[in-house]
Amino acid sequence: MTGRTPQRRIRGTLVGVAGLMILPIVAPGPAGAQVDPAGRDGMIRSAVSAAPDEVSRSATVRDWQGNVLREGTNGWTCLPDMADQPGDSPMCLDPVWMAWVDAWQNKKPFQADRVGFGYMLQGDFPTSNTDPYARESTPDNQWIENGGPHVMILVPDAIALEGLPRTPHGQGPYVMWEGTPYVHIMLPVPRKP
Ligand SMILES: [Cu+2]
Repeated sequence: MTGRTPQRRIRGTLVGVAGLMILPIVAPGPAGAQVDPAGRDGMIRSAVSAAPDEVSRSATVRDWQGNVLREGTNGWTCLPDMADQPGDSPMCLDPVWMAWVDAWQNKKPFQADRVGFGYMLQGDFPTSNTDPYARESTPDNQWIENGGPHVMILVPDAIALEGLPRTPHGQGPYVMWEGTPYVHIMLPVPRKP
């Protein structure tokens, strides 16, 4: 996810974070232009469930096509669960993470210019801990079928990753996608009620 402002427009192809789903993304038009109101309310409820109220309450909410469902004021962007992915995986992301998403989805270089935070307090979609684009379990890709709620942390300098486990071991933070531009820290936390 390279622009650093919440107003930045996402262009190119947006795929599900696990890389399983490829959706065309349009530059956001008038707020919620092609979104029916019932669907919009459900997506907003899903999206804001990804972060603590103090974060999600004033966040911008977008759907996965880039439409703004609700304008926000605090620089955070919340995205709803991806309907055709298993699991419940809405997310609320800061501008560093939004730039990361764009890079990851479009297989572009990425370098965090500061610490970035993302909340996924409902859970995760199935993914590999070693391969950002894996679509299924292999003997050595540390497949995570039922990822739990977590906070995601991007760091500008890999030295900050020193000493952290490289595997999801069920006992605290670990590093995901090491050796790729998309490396980040996963911090398991309780589910948001
Ligand atoms: Cu995540």
